[in-house]
Amino acid sequence: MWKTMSTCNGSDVILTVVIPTYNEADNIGSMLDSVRRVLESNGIECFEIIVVDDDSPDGTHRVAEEKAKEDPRIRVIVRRKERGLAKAVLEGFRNARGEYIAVMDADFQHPPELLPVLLRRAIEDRADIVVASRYSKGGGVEGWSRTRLFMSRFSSILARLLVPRSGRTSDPMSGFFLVRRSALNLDCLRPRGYKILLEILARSGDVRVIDVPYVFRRRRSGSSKLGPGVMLDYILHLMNLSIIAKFMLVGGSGALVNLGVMKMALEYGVLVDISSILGIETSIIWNYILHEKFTFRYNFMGRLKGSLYRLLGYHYTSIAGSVTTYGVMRILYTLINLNPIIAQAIGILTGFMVNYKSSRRLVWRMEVCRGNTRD
Ligand SMILES: Nc1nc2c(ncn2[C@@H]2O[C@H](COP(=O)(O)OP(=O)(O)OP(=O)(O)O)[C@@H](O)[C@H]2O)c(=O)[nH]1
Ligand SMILES: [Mg+2]
Repeated sequence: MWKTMSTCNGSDVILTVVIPTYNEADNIGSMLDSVRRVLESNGIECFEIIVVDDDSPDGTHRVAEEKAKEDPRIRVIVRRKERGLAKAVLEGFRNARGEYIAVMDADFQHPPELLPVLLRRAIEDRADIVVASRYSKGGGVEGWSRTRLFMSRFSSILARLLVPRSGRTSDPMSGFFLVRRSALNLDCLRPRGYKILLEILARSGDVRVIDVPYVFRRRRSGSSKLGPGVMLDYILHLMNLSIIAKFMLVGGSGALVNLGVMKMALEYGVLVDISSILGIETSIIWNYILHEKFTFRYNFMGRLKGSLYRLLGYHYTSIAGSVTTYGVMRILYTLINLNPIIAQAIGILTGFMVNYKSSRRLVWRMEVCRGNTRD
């Protein structure tokens, strides 16, 4: 089934294994040996291993470079200017030649024996992404504290809520996975922090994802790089990927603009109805600008060509929400004589959901990034 090393050239490489490292000098040598042994004993000879090291002070790359002298299938990339796990993996992707690319840690928490299984499943099930999952049946974690278990679970739930596409696997935070190279569009990936798989899942369209269970072992040697900053990075990454969260942020700011303009108009003695409509119109323009520049900046293309058309389209899709806002305000103001600003605020809340559904569907099309996103 697999090609042997003697018949293997660049275009025949079936698998690239990307191993990001930072201070893993005690692990990387035996890790490289294990990966080679496991792949070869499964008849996979035509592979490459790319170690991406961020110039670790403990000399990890020198250990890896020694191994690379023994085996031309091993390559070492040293990044001297930047640090960061996800970006290191992306650098590995850029240099990979394999038909499939696997990503795994250097510290033996990801069992190398699973690599052939991931590859076989990808081929047999025609999957674009195979995730080694701690959370599918048969998977698990070894020796985690309650806090770490909780944090991991909590992070997955948050991902599922904010980035629904992450729900295509039971373990979107996994650092151990395999992806078909042609399913990746590297120009579309803008990872930050730790979670490269989440980034791939969020920015790819119709990809076939399957899970293979595994047990996340204890780190063999060296120390963890997980720090408090990782969680903050994660939340910021999620916010950046989450259309829902961005929509709520823009909607929230638009609501404040709406109420602010209405209040000002009322203070200038403008009639309640006109003030309400002025508030609504200003917030439509405000929201439109923010959605263009922020919410739908990446991955999304204008369904309507040209920003003027999208502005008109956005007005069109805002009709139901605006009528709801104005109607609710009018009823509350007339019937129970509620303060018009409070009445308008309740109207905005009611109108929000209507707007979310329609403008997403009609004005901005959720489109798979094709590498032509605006930066
Ligand atoms: N190139 C690069 N690799 C990194 C960086 N941070 C972590 N890594 C590597 O990424 C892998 C995962 O990092 P770990 O610190 O083991 O994270 P973890 O497995 O979630 O945490 P532990 O269970 O504590 O080990 C390891 O191979 C690290 O050496 C980084 O900034 N740059
Ligand atoms: Mg680790």
